[in-house]
Amino acid sequence: MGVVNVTPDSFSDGGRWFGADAAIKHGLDLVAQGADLVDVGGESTRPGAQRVPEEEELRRIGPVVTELVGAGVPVSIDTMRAAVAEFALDAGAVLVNDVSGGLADPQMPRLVAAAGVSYVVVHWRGHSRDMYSRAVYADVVSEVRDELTIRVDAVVAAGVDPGRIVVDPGLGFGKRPDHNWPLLTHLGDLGRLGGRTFPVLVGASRKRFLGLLLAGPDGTPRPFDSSDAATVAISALAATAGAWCVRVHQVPANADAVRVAAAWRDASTSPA
Ligand code: PMM
Repeated sequence: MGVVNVTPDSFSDGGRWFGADAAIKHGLDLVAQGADLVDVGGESTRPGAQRVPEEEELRRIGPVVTELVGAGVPVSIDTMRAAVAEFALDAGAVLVNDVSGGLADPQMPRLVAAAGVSYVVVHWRGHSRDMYSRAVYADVVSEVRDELTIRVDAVVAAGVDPGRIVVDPGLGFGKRPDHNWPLLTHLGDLGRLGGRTFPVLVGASRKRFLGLLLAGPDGTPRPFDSSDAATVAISALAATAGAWCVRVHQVPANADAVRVAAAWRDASTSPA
């Protein structure tokens, strides 16, 4: 999944694809580079971000979703708002990526259920403006798992087909850097919820915990766009561990990593 953030302020690529024309071209480039899905978002969720009004989110994503769908691109809409998801689904988007897991807008699960599309349910504890205040865990893996189970049950109760649900640990969302590593090393457990197994999506690309891991000798974190090689390493490891999808800003090397992981998994399950 390649990312197109039509925002002026995303931490990872803010402003680069803010104009509709640049965003559309970028989405087409991501597909040409090997992305199977293009995730279009119009609201930054970086720590501390304030919400943008719904009309502004619609204004940002509208032409980008419409043009990419028109060009045959499988589009995922990254939004917490049912009205924005509805616009994108009417335009032909195939997946709703809701970083709030249906918590921010109670209309969202019903909309997804009625549309019959895939739904990424992300672990989330509240909006970005103060998300670190909720980043308190005794056992991050079991708490994220329990809270994801509650969300999955809730969206299924609202009519979403369990066969259309993808779960996501929500790296960085209400998590401090050290919380992300145990989640990454327990992806299999995170996909097994309440006796069912769900595909898992991983969104580690360019996140701050990678910049901190790669900090220089003076402790200065790596800038976001200099952690792409670390993102590729996560993609290879996550895909080898069975992740269904990795959400990334730079597609080519990550697409290669996913193909290496697929060959690795195949070889490990076939007789020598
Ligand atoms: N992270 C961001 C945005 N959308 N969606 C999913 N499913 N998982 C994520 O981890 C995720 C997401 C924030 O990153 P960005 O601002 O670079 O897009």
